[in-house]
Amino acid sequence: MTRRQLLGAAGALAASGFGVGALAGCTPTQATATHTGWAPPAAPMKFPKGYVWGAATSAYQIEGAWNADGKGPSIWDTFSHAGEGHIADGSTGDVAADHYHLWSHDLDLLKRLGVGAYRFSLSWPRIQPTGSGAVNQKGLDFYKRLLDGLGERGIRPAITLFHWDLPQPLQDAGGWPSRDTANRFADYADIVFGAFGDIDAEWLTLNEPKTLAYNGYWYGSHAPGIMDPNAAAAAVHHQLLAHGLTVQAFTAHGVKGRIGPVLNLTPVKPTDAAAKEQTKNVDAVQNTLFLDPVLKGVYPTNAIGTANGQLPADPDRFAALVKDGDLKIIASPIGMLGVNYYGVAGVDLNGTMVKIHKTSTADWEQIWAPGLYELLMRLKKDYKKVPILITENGVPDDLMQNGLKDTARIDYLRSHFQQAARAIEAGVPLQGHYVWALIDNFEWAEGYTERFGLVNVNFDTLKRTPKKSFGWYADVIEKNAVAPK
Ligand code: IFM
Repeated sequence: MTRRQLLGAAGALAASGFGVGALAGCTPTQATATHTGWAPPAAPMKFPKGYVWGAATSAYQIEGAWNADGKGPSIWDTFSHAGEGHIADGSTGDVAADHYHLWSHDLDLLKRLGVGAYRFSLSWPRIQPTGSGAVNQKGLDFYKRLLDGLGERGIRPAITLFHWDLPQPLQDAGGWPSRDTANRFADYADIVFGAFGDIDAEWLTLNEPKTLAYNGYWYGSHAPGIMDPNAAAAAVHHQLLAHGLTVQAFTAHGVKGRIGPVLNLTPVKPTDAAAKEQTKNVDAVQNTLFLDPVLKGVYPTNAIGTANGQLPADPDRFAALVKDGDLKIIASPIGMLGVNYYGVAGVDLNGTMVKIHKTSTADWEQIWAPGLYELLMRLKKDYKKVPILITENGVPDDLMQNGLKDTARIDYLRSHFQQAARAIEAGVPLQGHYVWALIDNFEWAEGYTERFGLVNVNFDTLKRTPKKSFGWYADVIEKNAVAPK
């Protein structure tokens, strides 16, 4: 039996850090799936002047050129090449959308779309092939071309320093469960800031530390494929430490722009009146384990342990990892918070995440646009005021639709933009919204079977064809407003 078969449904939860069992129960709970007491107004909802509309991608998912021009191997190269059923369609990111060679076409697409900003990630092993020591100038040159190309087109970069493609030699030395990886990351960030720190950009430190820690080190459905809750807990702390050290390096370098993390957050609701404690635990595992240290300088006390809904690692071992001063570093002041929003989940008496809403083709993604409003309002209520960017929000093609006539994606985006506008009206400091994704790409353990792009990519010919949602989104951007259906 392959690891993928063993993981079963959990493998499909790969993208959002949902736990094994998140699909338990297949009928949406009626009580939670209906009314919210709010309906979008009949007139188009306008966004504030200067609201940033964007589209997002990540290096491993689109670049290809996995071993070109001195790039070193990442854990995703190793994981996808290993076979063993890691990837649904047996594919790899070796070529992906070949953005490494077709980048200028993709920037032209962005220009046509009319976005103000483009979020992409730098491949650490392209810039520093072994994750420490020597820099690969050709890697830096590629990103210089990309940044210049964005500048020429008047598009502001939103640069993610790390989107899961850890250099393999660092994994061989222990990976994120090892504290040294955080220091290596800060060195890598130094290199990047030295090279590109004079460019006015949004800087994002690490993308979804939750997904990498849980899917990569707890469930084993993502690279590096480890199944050890203690390793996952350590990967959480060391990624957050890497984030904090990078924010400090950013300030020390006097880098232009502003910096923050990208956290994928998931509102959770009890499916049973008696599941309150379980829901609080799941909320800690999914949300506050990341929000609290970054924004308050503390870890929640109920995230780790053996109670239902907790991350089943040893709390004492976790506490021993947190050295004096770590939380102060992690809570270094940020300029903005990146939030990836894909949906919500219910929690049952076992502390298992269960289905309470209809999912997209990605069965971890329970579509519930009002959850975005709830999440943003909660951030406003529970945390200090910090500008917020929705750094990812999107949906894969509905398999019942022709991929190019993606009206389901339009419905999804419309409803989420409306909830974003509603939150802004309610005083949330939301400043931008990036659609995931600009183009179809390698969807991690799902390979090319899930297509999140506004632009279709034919992975045989690499031809790009905008979907219907591309034109719809261009119109929203032009009007800076979202019209009712
Ligand atoms: O494709 C991923 C992305 O890399 C991280 N956030 C979720 C997306 C959809 O699964």
